[in-house]
Amino acid sequence: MATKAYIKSESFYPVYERKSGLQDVTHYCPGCGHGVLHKLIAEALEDFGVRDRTILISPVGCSVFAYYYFRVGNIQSAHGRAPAVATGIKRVYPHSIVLSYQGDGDLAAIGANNILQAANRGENITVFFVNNAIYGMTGGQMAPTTLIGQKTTTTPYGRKEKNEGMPMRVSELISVLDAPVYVERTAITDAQHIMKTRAAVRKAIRNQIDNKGFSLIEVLSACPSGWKITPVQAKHWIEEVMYKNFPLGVFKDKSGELEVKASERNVFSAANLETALEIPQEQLINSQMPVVDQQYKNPRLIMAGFGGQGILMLGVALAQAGMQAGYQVSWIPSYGPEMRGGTANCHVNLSEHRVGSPLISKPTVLVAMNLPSLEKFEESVIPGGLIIYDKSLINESPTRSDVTVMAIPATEMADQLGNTRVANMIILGAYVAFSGIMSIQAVKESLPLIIKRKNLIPLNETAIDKGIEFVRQMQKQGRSGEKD
Ligand SMILES: Cc1ncc(C[n+]2csc(CCOP(=O)(O)OP(=O)(O)O)c2C)c(N)n1
Ligand code: SF4
Repeated sequence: MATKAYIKSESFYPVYERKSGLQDVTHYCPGCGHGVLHKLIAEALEDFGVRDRTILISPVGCSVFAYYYFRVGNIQSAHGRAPAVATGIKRVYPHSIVLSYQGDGDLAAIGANNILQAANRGENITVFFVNNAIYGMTGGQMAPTTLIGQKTTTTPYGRKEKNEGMPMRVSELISVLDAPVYVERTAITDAQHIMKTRAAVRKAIRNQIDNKGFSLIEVLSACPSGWKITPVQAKHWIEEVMYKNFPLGVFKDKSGELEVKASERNVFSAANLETALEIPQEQLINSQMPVVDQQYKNPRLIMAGFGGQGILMLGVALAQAGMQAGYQVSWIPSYGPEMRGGTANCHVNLSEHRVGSPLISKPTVLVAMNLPSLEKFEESVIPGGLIIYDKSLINESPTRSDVTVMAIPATEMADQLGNTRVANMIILGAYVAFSGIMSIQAVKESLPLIIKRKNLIPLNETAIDKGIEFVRQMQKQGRSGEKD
């Protein structure tokens, strides 16, 4: 007897390692439509065997973190600009499958001209337009698709035609252009509608594989958080109110009339990319690099604390000094809606080779300057890694026994220097001295490049020296800061 197995699509990561916590669930709210649409897209990519050549573009909106989930090429674009980015990618890599995934705030407000122009040019891309009639990510402001009478934080008495105009019907608008091939509006309120959306998603992707041209699927999707109602009420509201204003159906479909065409060759291949983009051959800028213990080579650091501790600056200082010392470096601050009430953190790579991704999910070094940061990132550190934490502010020791732990009373030491804010520089000095990753000279030489108020440079240098001194004392006494 045939059996059916319902398993997660291979087009999703099995575990969402790019997410900083709760790595087996998405960040979407209960009842949100994004997850359902994600599943339908992932399933189609797998069934069509195009996962390896798919590039998903997620601009700003709740789905900005689509790259946490989709195991495809991912690009994040500026707000509303996904169709322009998609155009560029598709033209350079015609063989790729380019998906633009946009919310109504993104596509119909700030990006309205972008989508109209891409549709009018008939770019061979697939656009998924999630219409939840509100700005979800920013807490529920009015979108162009907000309905008359609908209350949002920016229309607290309900949208009025006289004041804010009528809701924009995107599918109708796009379908009157000559170039688009396929435009359909669907919903995902129940099994029947999900199956219809599934078919539409597949057709829109298939059109691109067959090189037929521009397809857009508008999906009416619930945002219980933005609408401030329960998921069940949200489902009813879509059925009772949204359907009337946004009728479901196919608005345009020329795909049956068009021939299936083979893809053109990609303009760039991975092999000629470096030459084409004139990227110089990989080489170390400085041949006088210090010899670093294998354990501390090519570090991937997560530095975390609360706002005001100079965490981001600590990362910048290290990256700048690393660059000065001849490393390939990256620095990226990390903040977003799922970080609310949590930590300010940044990711820093110092590498002898080109840095593939600035994002770090498995750090070799964690610098934690408050307890939530230690709790949040401790588990992600690789076995054999290093955890440095500010003992003045964190009373609990890390629980890991397979990493090296260095506890520094950095805030106390900074207070003794007369300025709490240089605790970050004490940590910087300690880390550089402990790992031997670069010369102290490189660190100090980079300070004028990042500190605008020159009179503060001597204090920062002193703090770096204090961090070094702390490590030297610790090493002399053959102890770690932890056992202090
Ligand atoms: C240039 C710019 N302007 C404004 C914002 C603020 N912003 C973030 S998300 C968003 C709207 C998101 O709404 P939508 O596209 O409908 O996506 P949803 O969150 O509902 O899925 C706005 C206006 C921004 N991040 N960048
Ligand atoms: S705010 Fe709305 S769109 Fe964003 S995740 Fe929550 S339910 Fe979904």
